[in-house]
Amino acid sequence: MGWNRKDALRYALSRGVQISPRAFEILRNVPSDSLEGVIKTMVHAAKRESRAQMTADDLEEHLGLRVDAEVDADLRVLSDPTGHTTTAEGVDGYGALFASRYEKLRSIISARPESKKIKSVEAVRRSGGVKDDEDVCVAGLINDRDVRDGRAEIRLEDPSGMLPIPVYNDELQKEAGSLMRDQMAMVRLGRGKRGVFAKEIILPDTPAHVPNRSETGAWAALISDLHVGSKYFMEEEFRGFVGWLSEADAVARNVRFVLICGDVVDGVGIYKDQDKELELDTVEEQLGRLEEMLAEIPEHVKVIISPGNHDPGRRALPQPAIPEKYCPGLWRRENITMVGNPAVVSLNGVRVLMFHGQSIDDIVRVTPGLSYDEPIAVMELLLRARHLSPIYGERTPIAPELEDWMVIGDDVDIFHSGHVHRWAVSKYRGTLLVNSGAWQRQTPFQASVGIVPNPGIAALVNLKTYELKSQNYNG
Ligand code: D5M
Ligand code: FE
Ligand code: ZN
Repeated sequence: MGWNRKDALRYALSRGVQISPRAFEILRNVPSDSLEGVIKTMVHAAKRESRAQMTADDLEEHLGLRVDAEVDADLRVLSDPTGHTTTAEGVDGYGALFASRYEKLRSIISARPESKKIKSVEAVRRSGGVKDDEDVCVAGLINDRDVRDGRAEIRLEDPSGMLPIPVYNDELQKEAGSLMRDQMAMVRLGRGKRGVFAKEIILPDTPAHVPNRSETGAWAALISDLHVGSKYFMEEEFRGFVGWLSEADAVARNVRFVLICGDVVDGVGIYKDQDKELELDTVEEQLGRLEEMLAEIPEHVKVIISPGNHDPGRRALPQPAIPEKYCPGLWRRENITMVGNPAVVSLNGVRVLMFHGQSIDDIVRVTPGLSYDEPIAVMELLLRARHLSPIYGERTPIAPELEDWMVIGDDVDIFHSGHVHRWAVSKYRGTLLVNSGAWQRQTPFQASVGIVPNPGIAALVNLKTYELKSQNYNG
């Protein structure tokens, strides 16, 4: 049998050393089988240094619990649709959205040298195509692409009109196949027997860049898809992770940010017969449970919460933050910041794009060669398209905003998504890609459609060195 706190107090007092109330609190977290050793060492040190009290500071130092005040926790929200959405109505609304998309992406693509060659679709039409020695590009949104039986065609639309462009080259046909409807592309045109054809497909893409770094060695923990309230939510494992943040672990001591990228709760009425799979029946209860668990995160750790398709609030993208009326407690907490989806935050200068990942579903379904098991490949496509949800009119609801919030405007250092419940990390042109998996076991629905999650893993990124680690609670 180990010691309890009373034994510790009795021993210390018998040697003339008092234990301060805060230190006494900390002793709660010391396992009973090591309590005796800890107290004897501490009392011995106090006697040697002629101190009559054991303080919380002494104890934290000894237990390796001291939080290094030199390690920054500078959080800035750089982009957040919350409170800034202006939704237009109906057809006009979508006209405005697509005009904004075109303008933003046209301006991004104008950084490419080839953009000097851009002519409007109408100008190409008027001059009857291109001349032999002419180097011409058109730039616009992909109206559609059709690749089958060795024939391929891209239909490209700019504000002046639409141009069908045949693709003959094998490699290029493959590229055309992975184009997503409504994404921006620039096509270099050649002169064929029957008009123009595609010589090259150029995407806005993310330029190779050197990522920003934190000056101090702070760590960020990236997680998503908790699904609190679901019978399949891995509460014990999640509490294990939260508890780890307070442990005497060199990485845990330096975690300054926890990013939660959507589907924080399971929600209510999200899918058919969901009530049978809920442990908590209202979103308020679900968010209340989340709040209670997050309250165990030390106060010096900043928590950023963005919504997903299971969370209450607007379903269409861009989503504002989970409204305060459902979770006033979360909004009130000093160390919690509620943002929308997508959002860009700066962590000690490192720019993180948070996007739950709803569009991954559509992209996997319409693009040959992609699967749910490889969300990273989809995230790369999004970075190349510089757009988080290009395909309009499939399952991902998109609001007719006057401004297209889903364009990836600036270089990002970390691209954080979730949604597919598969943990995966990779790098693309200087951007770290993280799909942070889930904290929900496989649901019967997921089993029925063959989705195999790998839940219970938190990704940890050192913001100074980009060293990657993970805390795995998946058995
Ligand atoms: O999504 C969890 C996973 O389940 C993600 O990979 C999408 C997939 N999913 C969700 N709904 C459907 C439907 N209706 N068909 C096919 N696949 C689906 P989550 O957002 O956590 O429910
Ligand atoms: Fe989810
Ligand atoms: Zn989701």
